Amino acid sequence: MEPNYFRDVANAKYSKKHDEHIEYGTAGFRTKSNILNHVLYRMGLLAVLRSKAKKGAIGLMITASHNLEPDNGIKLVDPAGEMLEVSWETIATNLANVPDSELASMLIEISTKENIDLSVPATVIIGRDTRISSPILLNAALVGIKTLHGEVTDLGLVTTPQLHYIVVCTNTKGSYGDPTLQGYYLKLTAVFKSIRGNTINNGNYTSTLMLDAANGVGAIAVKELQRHLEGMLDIKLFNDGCGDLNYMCGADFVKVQQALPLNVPSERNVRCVSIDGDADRVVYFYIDKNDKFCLLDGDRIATLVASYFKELLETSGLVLQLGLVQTAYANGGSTDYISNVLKVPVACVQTGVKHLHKKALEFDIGIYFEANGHGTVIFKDTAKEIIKNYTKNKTHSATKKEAATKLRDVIDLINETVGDALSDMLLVETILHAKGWNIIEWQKSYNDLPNKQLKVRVKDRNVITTTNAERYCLTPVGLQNKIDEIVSKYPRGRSFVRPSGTEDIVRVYAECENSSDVDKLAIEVASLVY
Ligand code: NG1
Ligand code: ZN
Repeated sequence: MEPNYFRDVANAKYSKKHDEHIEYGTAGFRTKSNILNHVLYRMGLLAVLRSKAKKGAIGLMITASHNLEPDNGIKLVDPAGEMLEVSWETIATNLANVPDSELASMLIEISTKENIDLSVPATVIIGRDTRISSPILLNAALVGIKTLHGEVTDLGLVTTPQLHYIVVCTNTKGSYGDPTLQGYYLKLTAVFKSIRGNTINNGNYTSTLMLDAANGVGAIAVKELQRHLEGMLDIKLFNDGCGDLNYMCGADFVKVQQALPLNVPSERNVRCVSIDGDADRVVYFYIDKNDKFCLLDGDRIATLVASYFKELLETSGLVLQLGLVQTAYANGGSTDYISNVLKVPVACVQTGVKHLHKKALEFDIGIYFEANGHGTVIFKDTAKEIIKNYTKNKTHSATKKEAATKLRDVIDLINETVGDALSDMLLVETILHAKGWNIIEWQKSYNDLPNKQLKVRVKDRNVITTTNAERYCLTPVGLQNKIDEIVSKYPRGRSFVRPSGTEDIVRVYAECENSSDVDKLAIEVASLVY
């Protein structure tokens, strides 16, 4: 190792100025933006080491997703476009919290333990969301990267999925797509247009929708989509960046509050979409003829996609294993529908897309969505090859080949690296168009159980530990028995509590048969953790 390589890492401007312990959680570091400066600097340093360790470009995204404006955060993206490897999350946490005096020695220790060849060149691809604090934090990260002589590609304002896309394209030398924003838009919109052909409307499907962009970076991307899809998809944009980020709008607000976001007009039976502040989550909703708010969340999207793929597999005669992955937050109504009506295998894993992604890799075609609208579909390379060859095989009937061709084309519409609100939306639009469905028909496929999510502030959220994909509380001892007792009073009742990985709160989830009971059930369970 070059003895002087870490010589300049001490930097007074980015020294650690507080003692708050910060953790690399479900979605990287996320907290108040004013305590993140040294963390960003240090993650700049770490991204260089990670790039050398993996011998590929690393992504660094500055965002706090659906959190309000005062927060910010950072996550690192591995070369294949996935979230940072779990063992490095601990390394990141340790590096973020070490005293300044031990920073250099910890970097040396990481390099030695991970066997990093420091002479390997490093590249870090950076993106950021629209928060006021993001440019300052960007500078901190840039100084970190440059201190260790890493190369930087600064993408400026991008959505989280766009960053993932560009990282994977860069590392696969363009075979996944062109590693530019232009390449991203062209890839998604070209295939969307070709699948849709000349029929803009089909059956009860019409091409008009209203989109709430949470006043986030997604609004910039949506404007690009509007340009590329003019005449094909009529997107009416709201919360386009002029208002407060994620404030009473965006996918998280709509999902948790089950209410219309600010500024979106209450028009009956119109298909509406909400994305979150960094555009990796999407949910649909509409106001019905009785002025009732109706939500179509990640579970709905997953079931729609699963039913479409199942249909294409059956029509084509392709034999591939389709599977769906959910978390404990998935509505019981959706799980019943998937198992009993669609008859597609369904797995439940712990919260956080990295867990869903890993499980989905076990299927030829793995569909995974969190109820909050974060998810995607992934295909095994062998499955892609089988589908491609099938479309070329002259012995299959035209109908079979047509279904296989649709499957082949739809793969290009999907951002397999990570949940992508815009790619997911184009996929939903494609399926609704193919089925000739309006949003009411989509919603009729099954009934959600009434459900409620609550946030509870406690002194130390980590006293709650869970097992069995977070559906069962291990500690505090006795809590689970009390939850069971309460739940047993409610028909089709289910409830669980877990500490959030992104906010300093405990989350309570409850569902049951009667909508008049659900608030009571949630409050009763929440009162156990106060
Ligand atoms: P936490 O705060 O750990 O519940 C939330 C979401 C996750 C995931 C992460 C990352 C819920 C209940 N939880 O995690 O699904 O999206 O944020 O953004 O929606
Ligand atoms: Zn997000």
